Amino acid sequence: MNTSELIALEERYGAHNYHPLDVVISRGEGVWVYDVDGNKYLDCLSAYSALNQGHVHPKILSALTEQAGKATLTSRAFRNDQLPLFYKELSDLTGFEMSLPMNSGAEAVETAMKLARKWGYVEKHIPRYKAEIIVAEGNFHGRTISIISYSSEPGYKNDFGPFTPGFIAVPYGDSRAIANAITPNTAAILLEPIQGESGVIMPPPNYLREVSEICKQQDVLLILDEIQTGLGRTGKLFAYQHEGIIPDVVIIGKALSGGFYPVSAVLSSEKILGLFNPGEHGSTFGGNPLGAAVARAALKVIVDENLIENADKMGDYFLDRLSEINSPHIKEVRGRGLLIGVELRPQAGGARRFCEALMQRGVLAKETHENVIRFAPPLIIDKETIDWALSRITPVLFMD
Ligand code: IF1
Repeated sequence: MNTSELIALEERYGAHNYHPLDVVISRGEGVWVYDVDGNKYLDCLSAYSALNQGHVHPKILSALTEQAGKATLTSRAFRNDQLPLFYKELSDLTGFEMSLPMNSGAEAVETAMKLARKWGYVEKHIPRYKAEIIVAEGNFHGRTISIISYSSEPGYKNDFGPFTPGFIAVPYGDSRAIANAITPNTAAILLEPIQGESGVIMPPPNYLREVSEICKQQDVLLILDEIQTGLGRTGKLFAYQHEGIIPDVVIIGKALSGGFYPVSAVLSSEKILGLFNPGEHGSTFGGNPLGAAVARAALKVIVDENLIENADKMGDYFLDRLSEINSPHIKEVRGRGLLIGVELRPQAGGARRFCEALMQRGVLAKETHENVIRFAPPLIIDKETIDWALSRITPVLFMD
């Protein structure tokens, strides 16, 4: 079937909870994808950073196929031979003593919220059901009812109440606002180191350091959602490392499986993650041997292929070149590593039409909110490919 036939089927039979660009991808390899009509594109979205290792990475593919022929799912009623190795390798890589595996990012965020509440009751002696979690305005942590309960985006939230109580939102990037919002019932602060969905919003320098300091002084957990920023995307393993801090809890997902399979995890200390008792939390698929084998391979690729260092170098290069584009449409170019946002002026007529024009020229990028184009290619990208991308991006940014 061709592009228009497949789009017609999708529109007829699928729920309309998305507004995708009209490119129908049938194959991916490294930084490139191909559509059903045979056109080739550079993927500058990487499935929102789930494809840090590139499409169909051969090492992860063989881990998947090999494990799929052995054992895919045991449930956690029994043990499997992949999960312990995944735990150990994840701990060695990240420095966190323990982890808890889930599937989607939202599930891992939910897990961290449950953990923070339990910690609040057991360790901080917050009165029962009074625990509060402070979040930032403009956050994106997923789509569950509890998570959208503290979204500030009407479209994600408004028709879906009643909402889960116990969350307090403060402006992002303002550590004073956090200090002022803390009460004796505050269990945790939950933040993204860079707000991706909000338009690659960078907090002011030292923000995370100040928040980390406040959390320590006030006996509040700092939970960082590194689902999008983690695993090399910003040029460090975790974006918080740019500020030299260590949070209490870190949430990862997306690139943890190199885009093959949903795998997420909550990382923390034994003191905190050890608070979960048998039966208090779980998931049929979380920690399954197939996911664990895929994640082990995905982590190994990040290390073996120096993807973190490459993201740092290529990110600087890409950001510098984009910053040099002197288009009247551009308001600001910002980002860290290979998570880059080009914010257009309101008069530019919205980022969507630029993304459509980029698609016509072989570059896939997605607008976020009205006016930001996000560029986040796989971390395996090289300078030559960035130069090629810039040769397509530059004229589009000068379009009428
Ligand atoms: C969609 C956005 C990005 C995330 C952070 C948790 C999750 C996400 C920081 C939840 C997910 C997604 C979901 C995806 C699009 C994408 C997205 F535009 F919607 F906001 F990346 F910027 N924390 N982000 O970014 O993880 O449950 O989806 O595995 O279509 O909703 P998930």
